[in-house]
Amino acid sequence: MRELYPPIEPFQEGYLQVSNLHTIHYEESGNPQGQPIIVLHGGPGGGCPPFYRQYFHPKKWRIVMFDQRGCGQSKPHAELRENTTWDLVDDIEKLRAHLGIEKWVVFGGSWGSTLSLAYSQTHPSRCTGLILRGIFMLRQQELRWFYQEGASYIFPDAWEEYLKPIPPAERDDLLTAYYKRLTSPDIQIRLEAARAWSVWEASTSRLFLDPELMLIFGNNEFADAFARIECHYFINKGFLETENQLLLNIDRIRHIPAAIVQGRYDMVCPMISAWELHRAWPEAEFIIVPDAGHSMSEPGIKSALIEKTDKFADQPSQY
Ligand code: STX
Repeated sequence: MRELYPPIEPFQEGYLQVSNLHTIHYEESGNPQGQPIIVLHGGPGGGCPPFYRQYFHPKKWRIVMFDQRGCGQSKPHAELRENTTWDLVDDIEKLRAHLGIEKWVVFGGSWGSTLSLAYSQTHPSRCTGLILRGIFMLRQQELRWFYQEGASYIFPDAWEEYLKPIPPAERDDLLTAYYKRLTSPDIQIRLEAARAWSVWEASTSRLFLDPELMLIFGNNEFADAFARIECHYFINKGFLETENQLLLNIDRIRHIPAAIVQGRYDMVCPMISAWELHRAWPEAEFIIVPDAGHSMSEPGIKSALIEKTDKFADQPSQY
């Protein structure tokens, strides 16, 4: 089993203004002369914690990470205006140009896999490889499974807590009921909903509950951005043109070397989506981790991801 590389500090960090409203925080770590890789975090609204650097050989990679609009150290915090999938795709291009990088490998899990697909299908010539995990394509069945009915059957105890902020009369449509509260002018209503929404995801992300993860996800500041931004994207169907857009446009990226890593017991992004992506894109290497849930910190997922980043580091970056 592969373990994380030792912790490292960024060699550069800064802010990039990407619109009148939004400024994103980015950082670079590893080797300034290494092969560039861009890390796309989950949620949306999750931000990039420092340990994400440790998935990459620090002598081989030039590791670029940034916090997507409204989360992490980006400003303004938890802002929903001017915050869509296509704004984020444009931000990735702005950051790439700002750093003087011609092409890079794209690394993303969960919502990060959604954004990786949207970005690479829009700018395929900028991508030398794709490493995707916990596949999420933001289709109605996926949202329904996690936020309305499905995962609730496996985690009825955690589900009770998720239901608490919503009165029984509104439980037929939990996404809408949550959106109303997460955008409420009453800060107490907003934060109560945000914590419950966020803790639901923390409770279901791993095979074994991690109390530390529950604390991070239950923190007001983290939860406010995470829950508001996720719900905003989901209410808006990911700002995609059609339900299956990311599957239907696979031809645009089929030629790019890729690996898909999926936990068999992923309750947040169940394996059916990874399987459908694999069927649509058989050229991409497909790795099922038999004893893992959703989180990139699950031992088998972590190991598979590091194996893949090592493998991609040893491939020539030009195609
Ligand atoms: N959202 C899944 C997702 O992208 C439905 C995700 N889940 N947890 C995360 O992201 C973080 C660990 C990045 C917060």
